[in-house]
Amino acid sequence: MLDAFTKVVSQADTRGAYASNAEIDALKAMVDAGTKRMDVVNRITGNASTIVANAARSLFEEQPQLIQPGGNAYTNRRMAACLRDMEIILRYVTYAVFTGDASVLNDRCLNGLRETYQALGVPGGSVAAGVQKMKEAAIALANDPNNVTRGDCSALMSELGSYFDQAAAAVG
Ligand code: PEB
Repeated sequence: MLDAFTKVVSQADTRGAYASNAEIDALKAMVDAGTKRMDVVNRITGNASTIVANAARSLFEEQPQLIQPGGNAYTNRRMAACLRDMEIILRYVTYAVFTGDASVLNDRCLNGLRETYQALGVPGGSVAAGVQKMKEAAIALANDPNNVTRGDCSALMSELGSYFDQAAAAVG
């Protein structure tokens, strides 16, 4: 598991060189925007169950076969597993935003997830659709300019979005 800093160090060490000016500038920009990043993590973390529940509700509205007899979220056991999976993915996305690096998400959550779903008979495309819904909700929440000093969060929002996209692509 890497964060943005250890990743730069690890890459520089592989080259046998000092961190480059470009790498240092990128890390400086990240530190300068640190408050925004923590705000995003806090907002998502504090609203995680709402994000998951709304995304799941909307997914089941669009794909009602999932909750009908024989569906992959039919019976409370499967429904619970589904909500839990979405919450796990969202949690790893918050870790990735926190550290500014996707390796924790990739190594500990997404690695082998497609194969797990294939083995279980869970439709990966439906999981991906649920992840996309969480992405929309998380960005709307994180990018809400109310009650904060307004600033440019576009880079951070595209970074946040990219973690959801990676999760969706890993299973879809
Ligand atoms: C991944 N999910 C399930 C299982 C595992 C994961 C390992 C099998 C074991 C169990 O049931 O607990 N676990 C999960 C994860 C990590 C992990 C992401 C990362 C670290 O450790 N059903 C649907 C939807 C979808 C869904 C499409 C969006 O209809 C999910 C939610 N996951 C789902 C279901 C099961 C499951 C298990 C229904 C249970 C499958 C079954 O037993 O039939």
